[in-house]
Amino acid sequence: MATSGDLPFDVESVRRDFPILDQRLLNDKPLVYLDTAATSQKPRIVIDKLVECCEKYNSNVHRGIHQLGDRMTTELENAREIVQRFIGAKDVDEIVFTSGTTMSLNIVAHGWGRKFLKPGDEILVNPMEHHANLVPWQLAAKATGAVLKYIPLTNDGRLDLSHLDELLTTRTKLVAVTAMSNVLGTINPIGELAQRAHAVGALICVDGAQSVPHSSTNVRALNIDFLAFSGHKLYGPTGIGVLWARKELLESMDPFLAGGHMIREVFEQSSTWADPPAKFEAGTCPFIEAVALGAAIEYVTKLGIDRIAKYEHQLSVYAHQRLNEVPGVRILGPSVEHKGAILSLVIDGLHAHDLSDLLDREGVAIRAGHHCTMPLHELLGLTSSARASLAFYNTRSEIDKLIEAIDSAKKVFQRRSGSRPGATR
Ligand code: 7TS
Repeated sequence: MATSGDLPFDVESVRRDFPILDQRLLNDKPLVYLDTAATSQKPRIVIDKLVECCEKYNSNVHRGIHQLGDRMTTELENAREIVQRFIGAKDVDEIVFTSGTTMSLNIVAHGWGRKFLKPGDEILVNPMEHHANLVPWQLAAKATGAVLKYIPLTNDGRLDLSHLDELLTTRTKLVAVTAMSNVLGTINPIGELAQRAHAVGALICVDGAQSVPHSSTNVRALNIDFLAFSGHKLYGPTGIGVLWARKELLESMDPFLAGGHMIREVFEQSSTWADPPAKFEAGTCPFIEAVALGAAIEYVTKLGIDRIAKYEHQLSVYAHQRLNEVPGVRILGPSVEHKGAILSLVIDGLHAHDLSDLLDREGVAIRAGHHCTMPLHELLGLTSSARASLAFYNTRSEIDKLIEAIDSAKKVFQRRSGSRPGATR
């Protein structure tokens, strides 16, 4: 086990930045939060920023009529610049604030997909996508006559690129792909896929919901076309997310939501659109949340996203080692070097929901279910899995508690079910 000297930063001091982590749950069990892939916890600096906005300068943005409005607008536009720097975007106007990854992907599927896809065009997806990067494309395909094609997965849960030449043709107009699977943890080769997509004239839309909070992302170095991610998984608040797209794409797309702020001129029968990003930010945008997301990104940047990635990888290696020692546990997805710090488990004879219930009694919070990836679970022959997902505020001793809790859950369940192997509910 590494000493604190081997670790890229002082985890205990980082933990003190997250007020929620220091608490005891039922039966005085300390909280072990292993559900960051669903939503991350928020550092004090983010909570303080939300309060500061509400207490000091809350006022609607882009109205330019009084001092509070000016301050809030400055804060919002500053947050946009923070996002721009964080993902290496060329232009601040390429940063669209949305309500989250789901909204961002819907904006692309509607605004670009429904406008540009034609009957017979192909959208290349794969079975590990979250429903948010699948269902909007199903709807766009239905509306336009385009078809969805699937890149198969290897047995260990990676994209099988051996058939890519047959799948990726001049009929392909878009590759929709996650940079990191929320179930398998698989990290996909986005740069290579972007290059292959562009070689046949297709665009690439990247779901960064899981990758952006845990590793550095540079949209220009990756040479991608669209990127979507959520604030609440990036240590920021709920209700805020980002769509990044190259400026010329944002200019050519149709707006998705219509109303105030996104227009240039409105006539009785028609309207013209504001320039991006306003064109995609109809109505009052979640400006307080956007400003707090800026604070979250500054926090992450100060810690260092590469140090975060390194620490999380070390922790993930340790968690894989420990879990692989537990009899009857199968970890889904590829080996640890090909994945982020997500461990989805199947345990012989123990249903994922029962496992998460029993772990919860020990204060260990994990998630059970299909995690919005029904096609993936179908492919794996499962209806659900149990998922522990890690962040830089987790520790090795929390992994040890997870293992202890799994051991005792297995015992409880064996007693209850009379040790019937394979017994599921
Ligand atoms: N894409 C991926 C890869 C995700 O993991 C999620 C959320 C989304 C898109 C949607 O993000 P939202 O913020 O718009 O909801 N994933 C999960 C999860 O794995 N457990 O809860 C939410």
